[in-house]
Amino acid sequence: MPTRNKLYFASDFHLGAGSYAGSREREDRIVRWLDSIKDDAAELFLMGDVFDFWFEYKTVVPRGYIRFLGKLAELTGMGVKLYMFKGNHDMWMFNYFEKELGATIISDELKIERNGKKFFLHHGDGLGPGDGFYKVLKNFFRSGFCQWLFARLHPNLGVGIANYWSEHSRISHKKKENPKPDEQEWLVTFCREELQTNFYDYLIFGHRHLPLDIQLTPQSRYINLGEWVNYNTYAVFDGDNVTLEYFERVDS
Ligand SMILES: [Mn+2]
Repeated sequence: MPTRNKLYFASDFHLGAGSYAGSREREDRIVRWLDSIKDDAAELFLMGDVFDFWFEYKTVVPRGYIRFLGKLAELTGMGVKLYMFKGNHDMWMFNYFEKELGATIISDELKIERNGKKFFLHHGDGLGPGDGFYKVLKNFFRSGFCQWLFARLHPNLGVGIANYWSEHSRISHKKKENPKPDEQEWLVTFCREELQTNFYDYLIFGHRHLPLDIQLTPQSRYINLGEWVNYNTYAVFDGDNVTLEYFERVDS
């Protein structure tokens, strides 16, 4: 029996973005990754924007992703603890994954301590300075009223509008995000502020679509998980240290 002692973190698969074939190819790659970690993973943190769009009606869920969802069911069935964070693309996850996969849905941040190390985990949207319009929009989208309203639309219309919207996003066109100097990275600013009042060894986010590993203080690091259209990056905690890894890396 292998020991389950590792924590795995990944984000921004954006399943459903781009062409059907492209998304399927990405889904297959994620399934291979899940296969490769299933024997030593104790906990798996999928930190948002796993789906490019997700909405669950009372009786209906979006089509697709059966290999991915089946593989997650296999992992949770083997005893891997699964956390799914709401991203800005898939904030409308309710209780379907809880019920079907035994997942714990995380709405905002999750603070955990493992093996004496402290973690601050969040998708990364709506944090730090600026972005006031998005923060207002996020509150509205997350309101019961907005969700009730959207659920009244026929799925062909509602999901159709969402997919049309998503086709215009950068990630659908495989565009890579550009790094900014540290002082302009709003998540770096957020981390530095958070560290004024609380101590964390690791502050881990997605959303930025850039694999980043930034030493904030001698004890604390900001890690961004990148995305799975261009990078296939994930982080792993082996009980001692967190490293940022590339799955099936072909180029740089
Ligand atoms: Mn995001």
